[in-house]
Parts: sequence; structure tokens; C-alpha cells
Amino acid sequence: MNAVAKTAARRLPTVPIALAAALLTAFLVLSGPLVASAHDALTASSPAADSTVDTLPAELTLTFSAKLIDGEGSTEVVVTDADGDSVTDGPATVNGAIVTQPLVSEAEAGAYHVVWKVVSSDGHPTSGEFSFVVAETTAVAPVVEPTTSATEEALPSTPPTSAPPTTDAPDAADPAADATGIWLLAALGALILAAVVVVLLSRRGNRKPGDSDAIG
Ligand SMILES: [Cu+2]
Repeated sequence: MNAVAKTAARRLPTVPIALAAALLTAFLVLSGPLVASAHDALTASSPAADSTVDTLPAELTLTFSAKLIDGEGSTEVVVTDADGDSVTDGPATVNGAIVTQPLVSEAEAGAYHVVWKVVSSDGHPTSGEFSFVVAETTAVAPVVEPTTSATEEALPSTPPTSAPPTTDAPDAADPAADATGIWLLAALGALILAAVVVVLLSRRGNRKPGDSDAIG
């Protein structure tokens, strides 16, 4: 009887442990792709976020963690000065993981704000924003034309600018969907584990001393 009890005591814990290990493995394997589907992130920029530069550079560059998907209206960069006026000079261009946005040559010292929208390598739109400071005012020539063209370019870009809130909706729902999947898997795993433990415990409780039919 001692031997039987010993065997039973030894055998019972190994079953839930093996099962838990199997469930954990299945959980990790299944949740892996969900976690890996995150959007590409902005890894660097020039000027860098929250940095101070002497004068406004000729172009702003954004470097992302993976090659972006380029296409009509997929990439937008808005750069504004302290007055909220656009300082972009033409459309942004995409080269692999790098976005280049030409800027106007004349700009005032002060705080600048960048808002960007790109399409990640996984096809999802991603957006973000940051600021930087320009220390010195670039000599402003008494020519009005560049300022006028900059204003004209800012106007057509206004309708696409209102697009991000719409495209952000699936963007924002994405992590939630991922989280739901993970929680469903976790709940399922916990449920199965709980059921197995209950069955094993009830079997152990029903077994009377000397009742060896369950073993042999
Ligand atoms: Cu994504």
C-alpha cells in the first residue's frame, strides 16, 4: 500500500506539470505571430526629437524600423513653425525605411512641430509627432514668392491631413484585437488546466487506501 501511495503521489503532479508545459508552449507559439505583427516604429530622425539645431535644415529625415509601403497619399509629413505655418517644401519621398521631407530655406528661430503618417511594412498606417527647436533665424530675403508657394502647398495638404483620424481607427483597434487573442488563449489554457486539476483531484479523493485498481 505504501508503494502504491508513493507511486500515485509521484504520478499525479507530473500530469498537470506536463500539461501546463504543453499549454504554455502552445500559448507562446500561437501568441508569437500576434506580438510580431506590431507596426514599424520611428527609430531616428534628423533633426532628432526634442533636440535643438542651429538653423532649419534643408530637409527633415525620418528613419523607421522597416521598409515602408509607399503609394498615393500613404506618406505625409507636416512640419510647422511656432506660428503654426507650414515649412515643408514639396512632398515627402520614401526610400526604403527612410522618409525625406524637403523644408523651406528661410525659417525663424523657435519651436517646430513634426506630424508624420506612413504605411508600415505590415500594411497598417502608423503616425506620430515630435518637436524640435531651431536656435537661429535663417536670413529672410525680401522676396514674397517662396512664402506664398509654401502657403499654397500647405493648403492642398490639408484634406489628406484630416485623413489620419480615420486611418487611425483600425490602427488603434489593432493592439486591442491582438490583446483579445492573447486573453482568449490564456483563458482557454487556464480553463483546460483547471478542468484537468479538478478531475485529477476528484479521482485522488475518491480513491480509498488500498484501492489499487487505478494503478494496476
Ligand atoms: Cu500593424
